[in-house]
Amino acid sequence: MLFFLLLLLVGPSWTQAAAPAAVQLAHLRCELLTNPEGIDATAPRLSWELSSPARGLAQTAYQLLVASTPEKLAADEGDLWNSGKVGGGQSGLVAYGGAPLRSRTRCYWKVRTWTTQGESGWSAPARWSMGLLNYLDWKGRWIGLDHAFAWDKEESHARLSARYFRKEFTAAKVVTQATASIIGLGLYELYLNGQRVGDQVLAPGPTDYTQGVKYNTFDVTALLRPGANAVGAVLGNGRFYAMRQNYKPYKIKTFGYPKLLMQLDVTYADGSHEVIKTDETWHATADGPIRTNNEYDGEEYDATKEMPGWATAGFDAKSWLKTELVQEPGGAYEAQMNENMRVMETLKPVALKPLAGGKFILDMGQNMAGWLRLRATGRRGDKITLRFAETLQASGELYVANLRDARVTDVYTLRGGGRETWEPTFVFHGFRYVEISGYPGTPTLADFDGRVVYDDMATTGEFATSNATINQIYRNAYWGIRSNYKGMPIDCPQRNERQPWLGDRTTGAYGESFVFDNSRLYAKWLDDIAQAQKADGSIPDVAPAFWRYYGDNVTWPGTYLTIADMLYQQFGDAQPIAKHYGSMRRWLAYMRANYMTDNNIVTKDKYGDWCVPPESAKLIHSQDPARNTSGEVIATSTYYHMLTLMQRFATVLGKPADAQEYAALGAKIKDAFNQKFLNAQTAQYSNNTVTANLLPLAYGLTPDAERGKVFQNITQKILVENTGHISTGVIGTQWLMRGLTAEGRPDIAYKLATNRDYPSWGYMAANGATTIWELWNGNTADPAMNSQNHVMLLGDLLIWYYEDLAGIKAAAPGFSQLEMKPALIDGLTSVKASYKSVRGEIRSSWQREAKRFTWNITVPGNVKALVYLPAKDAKDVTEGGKKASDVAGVKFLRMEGDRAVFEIGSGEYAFVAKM
Ligand code: RAM
Repeated sequence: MLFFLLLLLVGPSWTQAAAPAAVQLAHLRCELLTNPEGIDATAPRLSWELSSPARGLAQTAYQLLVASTPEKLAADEGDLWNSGKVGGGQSGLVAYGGAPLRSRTRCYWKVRTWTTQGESGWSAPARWSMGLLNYLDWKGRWIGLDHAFAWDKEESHARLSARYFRKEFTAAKVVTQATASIIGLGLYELYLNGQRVGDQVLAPGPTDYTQGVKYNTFDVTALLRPGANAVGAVLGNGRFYAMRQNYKPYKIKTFGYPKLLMQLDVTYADGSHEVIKTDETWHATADGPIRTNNEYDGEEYDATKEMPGWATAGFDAKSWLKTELVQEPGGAYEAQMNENMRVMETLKPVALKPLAGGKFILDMGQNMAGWLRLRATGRRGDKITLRFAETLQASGELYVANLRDARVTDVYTLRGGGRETWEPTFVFHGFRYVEISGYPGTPTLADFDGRVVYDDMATTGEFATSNATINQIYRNAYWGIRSNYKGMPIDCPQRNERQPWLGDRTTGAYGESFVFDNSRLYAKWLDDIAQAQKADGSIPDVAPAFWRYYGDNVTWPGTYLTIADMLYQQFGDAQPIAKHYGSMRRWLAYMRANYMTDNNIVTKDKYGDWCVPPESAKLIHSQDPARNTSGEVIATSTYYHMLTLMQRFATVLGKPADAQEYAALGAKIKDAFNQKFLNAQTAQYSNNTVTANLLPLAYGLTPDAERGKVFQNITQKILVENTGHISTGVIGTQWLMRGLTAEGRPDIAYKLATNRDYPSWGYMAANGATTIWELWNGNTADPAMNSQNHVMLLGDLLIWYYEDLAGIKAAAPGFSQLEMKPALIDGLTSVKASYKSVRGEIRSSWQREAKRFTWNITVPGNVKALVYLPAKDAKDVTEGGKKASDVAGVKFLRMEGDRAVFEIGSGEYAFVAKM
């Protein structure tokens, strides 16, 4: 079959348009994947994927057409843009270059490509529409109810009821197009004629609302009807009206009462337009069923207060108030380009146990973030109370000490008269267990569902090995990451914190990018960070800065740079680098001016190697100087690494003078660092912790002649002093697995990865963890800071899984080139992984027997890969049963130590190597 296709491909008819197109164009997409409505980039970027059953498919040119109507596009008329035939292999993030795009313009587009296997023909059409680009495109006024009501409480455990807004209008003519644009702060639900608009939850994405707000856009044409219509919106508090009012105002930001700006742009069949918009004619109430909604404390819903039909025409709103016109929030109105949250999975609970006092404990079998949906039958006014926790006490009761003062309690009051189903609207919880009290009758497992809530992004990676501990840790990491994507990456989903701490993601974001398509989330987060930067250049440790933590250390704010670098490498996107370069430059200059000595040592650090395994089981932070790494070592080496990143960025942006400036400063720091911290006799850095020796190795600070000896100190420390265990915290762990592997000891990395005793990721799993803990000793430490669902201690573990175990590593930005070089480790006999890169799916599945290495590989279209097979000689390698170097499309390049290196293009390959 394959042979037949190959013949067909080289046949003369192939380039004719009439020939069956074996070059497929898939996953055509515009900048925003999940919702093509309402883009505000004036040059949106277009991407596509190529595939073909044949090998070695590479693009040589493309042509893009963008039209203002589907008909024009079908007639191959790119009235907005015809790129013409553009040579080259770029298949992603091609910036629109046509006629200027105005607000609400609908754009229809397609692409065709020329490839090494002929022409693809035109792709299926795709579409996007422009949002409201100008401030004055927003015709409405900001509305709200700018005060608390008798049933609200404005204190440290704030209670504020949801606010409901409604407006009726008449569609006098036939509607051909209707678009809703909404900024509902803190959180909104939008209804048209009683129907929910979209399936997003907890929208829009959180920002510092004094700096910028996100709008969402929906095509609602199908929801309008001729004649009387009604639009309704509910506002919840989210981060806007903060959870703790009048409490630590110096630290916790609040923004006032919820507020709404929305408009409905309607186009009629006769070509006329109408805008339905928020203004003083709307009505409002805060006396609906959602009595309070507080992300930390929970939601209370009283179904006896429901207002049936409130979002449909004809509802009697006599008791409703006139809405108030209120102040607008600060900053720009930005189209939300990152995904909204959604219910991404529904989990069935695994156990339900009675407790004294008519209470029950429900076990989801998995630590998760989201909420519980319940079904019940009871009397009007019966109250069901749900409390959430990650673990249980020995008594079987919830363990809530580690939630600090978050009350995490949802209350549902039944309306009575039949089976009722309820789930909250404006909160989420981090939990595995739920305490249920007041349930009418006896609950059963079938009465509950766990609703897993996070950003609506695709899972891009799969990973399994022959080692069960690694597989369990991978699963725990997967659950931890999805728990903590909440329109921003937060540290934890359960206690009274849930803050977007930068340092938790410095390297984590890169590892996560294999598992989830997090490109839009992190691009948005860089904007949050930029908005949080102070005029002098200072960058906080938390952004958006809901908590005001400006600490001027290097490690947490440095995440601004590492994530821009990640987006470039993993997704091929240089735009964040270009956009943020100036702010990064200002931050580095600010840090240098304020915290660098004349001898080029950076003195300011705040968190050290956060959360190293401490000397006693109860401790959160080690007090032992031998376990902790000097702040100056961490700050200076990290600053040096930042300069390396800036050199790369300056080069990408074509700023050679900047690159030189950073290189020159880097050279000075390197000398100063080694002079001050490297012991010439022992080749130990500072106090010889793994982190102190590892950072200079990883960052390229160590003189070549000393590298071997410095590394010796690391292996000695791990294998002998720590008897094969990890001793690093958040900082050191970011380089540990890759560092050990790059220096030739993947076996030590494997030991750390598969340990099941303390301290290790496996220890967490062995002690019941279904996510990753904040602390290595998370089962014994003081509850004051002991989340069971943090991702920061993952360090570079996921990168190591994919790059070093599976051999899926980008050798050029955006995976246009791949390096496939799996580490060979005794005891690890197989790895099976896949990763949906921006160019298509990469697969790597290998098995190792005593003298044989079997490796199945899939390389997507338009990608070249270097594959490193373990063999003494190229002739010991076969592909598809034939000597590999004789197979067309498989090119032997060279021997590198114990590896035979081949180059391959796209396609599926079955290699076998005699070792
Ligand atoms: C705690 C958490 C968080 C970390 C900060 C420094 O609040 O552990 O994840 O980044 O401290």
